[in-house]
Amino acid sequence: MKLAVTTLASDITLPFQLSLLEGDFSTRLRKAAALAYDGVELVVLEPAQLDAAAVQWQVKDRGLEIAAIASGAQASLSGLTLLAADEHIREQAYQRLIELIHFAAGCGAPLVTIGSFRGRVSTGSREQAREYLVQILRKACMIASAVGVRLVIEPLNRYETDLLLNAAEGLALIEDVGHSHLGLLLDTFHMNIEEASFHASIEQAAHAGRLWHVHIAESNRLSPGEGHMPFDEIFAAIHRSGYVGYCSAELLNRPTADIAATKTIEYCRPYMTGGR
Ligand code: LER
Ligand code: MN
Repeated sequence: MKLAVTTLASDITLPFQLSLLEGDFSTRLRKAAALAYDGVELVVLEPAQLDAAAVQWQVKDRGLEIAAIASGAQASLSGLTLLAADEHIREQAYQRLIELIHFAAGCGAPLVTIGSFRGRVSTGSREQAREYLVQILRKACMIASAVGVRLVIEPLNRYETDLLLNAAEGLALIEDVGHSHLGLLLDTFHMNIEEASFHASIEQAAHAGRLWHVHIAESNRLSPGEGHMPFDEIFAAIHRSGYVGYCSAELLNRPTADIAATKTIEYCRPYMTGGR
């Protein structure tokens, strides 16, 4: 199991509270490496503004990996969601997803996340929205597999979406899409609200062979140790499941983005090797 920190790519200058580390992009990478994170999860808004090869080089030069390309800022900063009521916005969002996939391929990132980027059921029935999502994810997976990138769908809590709230619903959607390149991203913050059991959901996703990425945050979305999340149970279940991927710190940049990143790695590092 490896630890990543979520941080903004250099195309984002607007404030975004789910990203850690302060300074310009190169400073943020230097800090991630100095804190001994294994990788970074890069929040990207407009891939066209970035040079994928240069990003790959900058990250590698610091001895880091790119754990994933995150679409988490699309909904709030670009206003793009895959399920938007407006057909043009929906189409633009789909095109943005394809750009993110190509960007991930260009910088050697294995995954593109889809959490808040899917949006909400905005028009028609829930079943219609879900079927539309199945269709576009199938198309996107075909493109992703052609360039060696995988997609991860992230269940979100009920206050942030009305489609795919928990691991079981995420796995059912993955089954309906029926493509080898779609897996699950479990975020402890959302799990704490929606799942009946942390360990049962982790085991279910891993048993299905679809636990491909994890976001970690406390119950209050602060850094681990600042809330009441049962991290002993969570990390024990992740270890037992055989998961060797990334746990990515995706949490509020409080009290500061640097302090949150520092506290997270201090608290979580022992768990990465099975200890604490
Ligand atoms: C938002 O709450 C979240 O967890 C992000 O990963 C969504 O894209
Ligand atoms: Mn998340």
